[in-house]
Amino acid sequence: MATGRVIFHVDCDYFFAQAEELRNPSLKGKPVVVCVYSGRTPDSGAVGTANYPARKLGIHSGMPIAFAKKKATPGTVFLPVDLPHYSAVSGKIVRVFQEFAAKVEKTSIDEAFLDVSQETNGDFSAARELALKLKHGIKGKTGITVSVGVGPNKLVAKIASGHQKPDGLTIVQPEKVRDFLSALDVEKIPGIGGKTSAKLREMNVNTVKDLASVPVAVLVENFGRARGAFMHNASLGIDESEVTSERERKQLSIIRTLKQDAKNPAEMEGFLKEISEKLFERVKAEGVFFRTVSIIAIDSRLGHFTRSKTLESPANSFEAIHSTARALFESFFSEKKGVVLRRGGVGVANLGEPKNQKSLSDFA
Ligand code: TTP
Ligand code: MG
Repeated sequence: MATGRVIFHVDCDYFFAQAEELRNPSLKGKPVVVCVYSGRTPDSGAVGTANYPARKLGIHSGMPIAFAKKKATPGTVFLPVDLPHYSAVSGKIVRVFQEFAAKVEKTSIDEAFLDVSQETNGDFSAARELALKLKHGIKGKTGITVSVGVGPNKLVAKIASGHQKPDGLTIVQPEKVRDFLSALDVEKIPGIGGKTSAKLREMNVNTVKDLASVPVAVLVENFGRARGAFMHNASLGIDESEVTSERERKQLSIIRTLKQDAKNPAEMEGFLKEISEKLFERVKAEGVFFRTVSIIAIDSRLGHFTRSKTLESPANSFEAIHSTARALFESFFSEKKGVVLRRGGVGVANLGEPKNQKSLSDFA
């Protein structure tokens, strides 16, 4: 039986301020405010983040520094932002993630998704054990506390990590997703911001449950096809997007305008050979192997289309780029009858360096 996915979302607690406490333990217990000074006047700029004692005083991310100073007690410590220090701490945390999951997608300086479907065998009790070990490992190796959300997809995991903070762990099993989401405010859905939620409130939609009861056609009518479909799926806790590591995301591509618009593969043969050669030069220069070849097609009405194919094994030849791209363009033309191509591109992704790896299976 195919088992479902298990995804972790990890978000470091009051990150910049916690990283400051880490190198200066005497700060612990005092209100700490990390400031992003703009330099115009001594106090102009915004609060980057505040630790929990400072949050108790009403100081929060994004607040003008002058305003935060009005709320501060005499013992409140204001520090300038020190990104190199936070990046170094962040790098250490990512190395711990990599001990726990083969697939790690860092989404910001203090957040990442981990796909632990294989490591847990799709089992949510194993996921609880693993999440506790991960929290323990991060605390032990870096000194930082994090909040973890566990769910069957990225959307649910991300909402769950914010559910209990700091040092939280929220697990949402697949059969609990609808219950977990239903009472939440629509703004808890990542991607639904102030503007969208204001419009939803006008439609009498406040909670995720309300959103789930709106017919998808109504959402599409009000927010457009892609956003309407996204909102509908999100309200049901559906999200198929993959956790992709940086190596998988990294790609090389070349895109150019054709000298003359092309209506069939034959009319772009010379062009395709040329851009494939250019891309091959870059592949050679980078010394990488690739697993995926993709094409980009932009038609005369400026519609963008991409198609890609994953190869059975890593390749690094001109032939692999050219023949795969040609096949992709051929099927694109037969699928989109009458299309007139103005610009075209070829890309490779899923990159790796087999010479530095133990086995090619490391690509999987
Ligand atoms: P967040 O994860 O949003 O916040 P946080 O880690 O400080 O607090 P929480 O415990 O609620 O997760 O952002 C991560 C870091 O990004 C934060 O420590 C500082 C920085 N940041 C800013 O500089 N400005 C901002 O407005 C926000 C929201 C964050
Ligand atoms: Mg955080």
